[in-house]
Amino acid sequence: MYKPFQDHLERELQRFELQSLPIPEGLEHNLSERGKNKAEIQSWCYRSPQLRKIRYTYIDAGESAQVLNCVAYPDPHYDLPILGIDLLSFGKKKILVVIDFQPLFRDPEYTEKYIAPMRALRDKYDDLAQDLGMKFYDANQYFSKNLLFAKTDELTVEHRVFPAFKDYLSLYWQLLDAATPASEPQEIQRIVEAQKDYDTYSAERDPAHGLFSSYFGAEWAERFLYEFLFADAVPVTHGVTAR
Ligand code: BLA
Repeated sequence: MYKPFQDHLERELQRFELQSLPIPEGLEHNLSERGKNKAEIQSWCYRSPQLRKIRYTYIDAGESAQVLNCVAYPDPHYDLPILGIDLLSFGKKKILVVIDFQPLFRDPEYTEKYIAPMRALRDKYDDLAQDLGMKFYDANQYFSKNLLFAKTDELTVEHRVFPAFKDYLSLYWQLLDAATPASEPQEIQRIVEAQKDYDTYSAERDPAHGLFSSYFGAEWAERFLYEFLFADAVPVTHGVTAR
């Protein structure tokens, strides 16, 4: 269902000088026969001069689940928000789409610089900017006011979410191209820490943990979260001794 999105993303990424980043052993691909439908999960991970990491994952469990999840972390010379995309479909009744530039900082100057430019797109896709309320995450932590967040249907995914996805991506590349790199070591360090905090927060809250465990087992799920998806998370309650 989201394959055309992945194809578009891959075409777009050709504009960067990509280098593959290694995915830890056993996490790049997995298959499950536990559910009603077979499930396949596959991930890709790259870096470029402007992006220290861009990763995406596709879950194909036929009718049961189709997911495209993508996160791009700018090089820490850039304080740009993290590009976050989560497109989910669990059968026809539950289709959820989230696209955002996830802010690392929340001061007014930052918001004006990076979140205000999304406003025109958020308004263009007003039907996809639904006030749904979040169960897992705090909407005020790493989400912007201009995110697209919608419960929708297959036709809308094709006719509205796809163009929205293309528009948000191209705006993100524009902001990235226009960004001036930080030069002060303290400023770069502040960005490094903020990206790390994002991973720590995201790993702890990730609503997909149960999904990964049910298909691929708890141990694989834990490794996937902490060694791949949010590899820079500082695992406070995680590890061999804790839990
Ligand atoms: C919700 N994301 C979800 C849910 C799942 C995933 C299963 C819960 C759906 C539900 O039952 O309501 C799935 N999350 C994944 C998968 C991965 C993942 C498969 O990280 C990894 C492969 N989520 C993100 C990113 C954003 C994001 C980058 O990973 C940012 C745009 C958003 N996902 C997001 C939001 C929700 C969600 C806002 C709703 C959560 C809530 O209600 O609090």
